[in-house]
Amino acid sequence: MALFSASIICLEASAAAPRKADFVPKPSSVEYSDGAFLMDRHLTIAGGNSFNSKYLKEHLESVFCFDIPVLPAGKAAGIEMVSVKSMGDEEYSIEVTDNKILILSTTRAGEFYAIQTLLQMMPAGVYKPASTNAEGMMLREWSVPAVKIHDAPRFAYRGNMFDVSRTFFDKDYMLRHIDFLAYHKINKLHWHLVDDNGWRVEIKKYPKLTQIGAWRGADEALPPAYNSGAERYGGFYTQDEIREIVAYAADRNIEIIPEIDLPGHSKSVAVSYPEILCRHDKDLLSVQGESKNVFCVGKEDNYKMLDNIMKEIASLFPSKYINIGGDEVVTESWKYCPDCQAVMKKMGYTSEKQLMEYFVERMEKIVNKHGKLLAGWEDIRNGNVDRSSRIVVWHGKYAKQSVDKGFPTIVQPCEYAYFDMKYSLEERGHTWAAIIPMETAYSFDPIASLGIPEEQADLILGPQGGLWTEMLYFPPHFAEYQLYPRMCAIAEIGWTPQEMREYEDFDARLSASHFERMYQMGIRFRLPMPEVKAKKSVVTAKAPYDNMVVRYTTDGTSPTPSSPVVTGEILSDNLQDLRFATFYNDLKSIDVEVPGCRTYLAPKTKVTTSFEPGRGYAVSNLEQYDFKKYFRSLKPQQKGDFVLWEFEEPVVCDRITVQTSDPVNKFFGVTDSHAEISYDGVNFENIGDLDIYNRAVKENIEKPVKAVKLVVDGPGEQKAVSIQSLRIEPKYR
Ligand code: TNX
Repeated sequence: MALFSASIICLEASAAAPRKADFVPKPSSVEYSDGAFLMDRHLTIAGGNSFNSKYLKEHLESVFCFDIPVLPAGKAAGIEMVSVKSMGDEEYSIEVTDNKILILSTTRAGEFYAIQTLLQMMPAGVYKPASTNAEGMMLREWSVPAVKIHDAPRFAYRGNMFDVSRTFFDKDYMLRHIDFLAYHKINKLHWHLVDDNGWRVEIKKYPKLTQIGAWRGADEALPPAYNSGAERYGGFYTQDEIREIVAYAADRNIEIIPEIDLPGHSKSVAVSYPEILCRHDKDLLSVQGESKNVFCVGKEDNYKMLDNIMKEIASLFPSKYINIGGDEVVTESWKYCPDCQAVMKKMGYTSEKQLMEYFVERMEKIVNKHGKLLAGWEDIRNGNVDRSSRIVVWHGKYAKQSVDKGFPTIVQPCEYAYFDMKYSLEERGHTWAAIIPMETAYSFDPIASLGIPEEQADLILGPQGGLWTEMLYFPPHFAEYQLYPRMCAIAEIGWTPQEMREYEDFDARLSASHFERMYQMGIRFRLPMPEVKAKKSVVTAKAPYDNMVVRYTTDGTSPTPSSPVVTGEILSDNLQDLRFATFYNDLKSIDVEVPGCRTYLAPKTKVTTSFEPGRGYAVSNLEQYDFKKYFRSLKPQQKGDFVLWEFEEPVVCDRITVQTSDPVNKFFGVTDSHAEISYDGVNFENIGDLDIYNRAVKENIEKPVKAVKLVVDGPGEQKAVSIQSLRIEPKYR
């Protein structure tokens, strides 16, 4: 509890009728009646699970300028939590009358969700840690409208998948992440702890997994990846930290299901214990461009190692399930390996695909031996595994197959629930599965959208929203930007009866109340961009929601919370210098320009390069000024690589942008490089290093330009690089 200082200002509650709450996720039944319960300095809490009552007390005390005592069960109190026999696992009811708030539930989970619903009837400040509110404005009283709520979730599984391998999130971040999920009544965290780019869980028997496999960098066994740069990057959770995180989540009714991704995606293991690899030297690349990242399935020692690892994982995580991944395996690796081929022969297999099934079946036995059931991505569905094993579907089309085979199935279809995909074309993120705006995320129905007939619906355990973290280095807090508010959609898809869901209504509840709740929770959620339009030199900009503003600058810099607010029309002859962004307090959207405000010149140019072109890409793509076409190299960048643009005639211009990366998903950018400009075609001057957007810009160019050069200063992190045509802008003034 915070220490109250003398500077607290106690506020009177407004005299107006108590406000009806905008719940997210929406409960299945809410009936208001006349009257209200007044919370004031006499407020007490009685009963409840000991964690729950303390949790409620602390959250409420964040907004009140008095302490709230917790009394034993059975005492009369303002908030009475009573356990009854007949309710379901996560079911609860709340009855607010003039005299008290009565919460009924059978399980501590049901009670916890009643508390979440009650918190949504309070001012959003309940989500702020009490300590940060102590100096601020606190309430003397608050009235809650009389209401009867009866509620239970549609699905027993409401999950989030979180990849901590590509980007590492430390223990404190994980605890925050868990709080955010719990506020949304999410009850499962599928924790992707292991992938090519980092092993994140301490295993006592194999210390090198974290001594070596948790770190990448120029001097590390694991190469830099995903803009982690030459510096040592990484981290892992000690077993004590894992236990602390698991217990923290369990208090909040979140079960953590560990995923150890096997037998592919295992580069972090292979650099730590190279003996796990097959006996051949072929560089076969995975989808993500990783080589030597597949366990040999023919070496008996590998199963001993995996048995030992699973033993420790089983003891760390109380969940009944261990997920062994199984996705995107380069099975070709097994074709050239004598040990794998020996297994094929012995088993009478005709295809390496059968070795995959063999591996999964053996892993199931190992996992079972340690008292757990198996889970894995849809890629394991073809094996002869027991129907108690669970499948996590990542392509919607495989959900039906999975239930047809009789598997309990969790659905995280990439078309709806991959939150590493972009919200819109302009924003950062992957596009390979889809662009996933809020409407699309919300439109997902785990049964109907996947063509599951009613009689098989029971096998669909529930939805999961996932975040892969390859692209999270930029901008800060990108995890929260990608997840929220799309996780709010998953929360409601998982909780609320389908017939009660409607996008406009959901969106209205978000904007009227839930954005502010998330803001107080500390979630740096995504704001939509303003709609900017121009008619000649008259510019208008509209905020996406009434309670947000648009701020702007006129000098091409990024708007800040102190930039002026757009109130009417803006007149400007230099549209290319205007920048806009939506703001909600200090949260902001990405910047936008006036559409079409830039013009580009297309002077005749000849491009030469040291890069070998990738298949289907030609260097001449860089001579055409078609920004949808680009150049992709066959191999990773190396120090000394270059691209040289030489103009036929000297070019009079204001600004030149050397832009690398794919134009749409902004992936495959050139890193650790600089650009040069030449006014005589002989002498070049450095115009600076490529920035976080993988580009270099030269502004206010005074002399005609003869040539531009991109110069690579160090090795790259990706299997290839992409480069776009030069953007050459005229003198606007
Ligand atoms: C596919 S989905 C993967 C991940 C990537 C993701 C990027 C799945 C089981 N594997 O390794 O991070 O795409 O969107």
